[in-house]
Amino acid sequence: MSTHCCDHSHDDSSAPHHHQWTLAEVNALFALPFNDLLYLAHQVHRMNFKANEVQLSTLLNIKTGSCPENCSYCPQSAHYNTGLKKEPLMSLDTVLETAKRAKSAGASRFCMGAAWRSPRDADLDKVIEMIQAIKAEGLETCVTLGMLTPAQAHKLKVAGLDYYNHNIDTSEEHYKEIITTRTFQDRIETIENVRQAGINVCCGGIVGMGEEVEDRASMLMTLANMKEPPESVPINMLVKIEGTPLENNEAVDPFDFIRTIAVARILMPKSRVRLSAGRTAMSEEMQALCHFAGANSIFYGETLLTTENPVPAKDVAFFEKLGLTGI
Ligand code: SAM
Ligand code: DTB
Ligand code: SF4
Repeated sequence: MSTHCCDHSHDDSSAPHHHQWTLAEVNALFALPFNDLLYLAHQVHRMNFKANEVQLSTLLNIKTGSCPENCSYCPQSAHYNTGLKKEPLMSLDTVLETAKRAKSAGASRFCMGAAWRSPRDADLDKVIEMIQAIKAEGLETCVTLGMLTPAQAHKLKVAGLDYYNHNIDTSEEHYKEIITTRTFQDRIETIENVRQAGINVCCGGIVGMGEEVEDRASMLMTLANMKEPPESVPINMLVKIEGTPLENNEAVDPFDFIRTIAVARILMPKSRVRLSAGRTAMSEEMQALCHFAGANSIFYGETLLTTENPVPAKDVAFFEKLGLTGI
């Protein structure tokens, strides 16, 4: 037991062995002058990572639309008419071809998303075949398939899955304004099932859903205070989708978004913080500041799940300008 964890008793083996952040502490970080916050975050970044390396993950949506959940931001929810063309589960061949192309373009991880509330066991078996084939190509694998039981998480671990993505999306307090078809606690349980199975956790959220700064602080605090913080923390800027309840939301102030990245870096020094959705709406200067603040991963490839992402050539040129190396 580390000495600063004085409020945990010695016989409590479930207690986290790292600093537990309070909301007041996290709010105080958000309230720092911009330069002070970025300087601090960049120091933490340098102490824990090579300052100019950025991990590259490529996404593929393997099953599109008709999702029974009502996530207010999502183009794939059956509750909203977003004009998205529905597609059943992709074939192994198509997925594998796309993964090979991602690898030759320079990605190190291939992430597959499916618009499910939770996978049916027959579908999970098909996804497992995809994971095994992609791993055989020498890529890391990540999937995001909705809620998982402990048995399903175990099956994915046995198949060799490296990461599972399941976001808390926002603060516990703001969550019910965004999704009502499942609870924040449901999200936490799946994350715990993934952790228990021994799979790396990819878990983050979205900025720009009408939340207060305190909600951003609370969301990051929840992630950082997990017994083991997620290895990968995607910070998305809301992509406004026509037909969803959030289509007319106010744009996030770029500095507030950069502050969120910086606070994530300080709270989770060893995690990869991913500058995720929303990059097509960001200037290069804004993205450069996100990397200075500690973002050291991106989604790389011309599409996210259903929306646009910068084309690889643009990211390659941008990395070249800044002297960043994609890994
Ligand atoms: N159905 C699964 C689930 O919800 O876990 C997997 C796919 S879901 C699309 C993965 C994540 O993408 C969501 O948790 C959310 O954080 C992010 N996302 C979806 N739509 C978005 C949008 N319009 N803007 C930003 N992030 C979005
Ligand atoms: C995450 O946090 N962001 C990704 C990934 N995990 C699965 C998805 C972003 C989706 C953006 C909207 C779309 O393209 O549909
Ligand atoms: Fe379904 Fe995931 Fe979209 Fe929510 S975020 S509607 S669970 S695909």
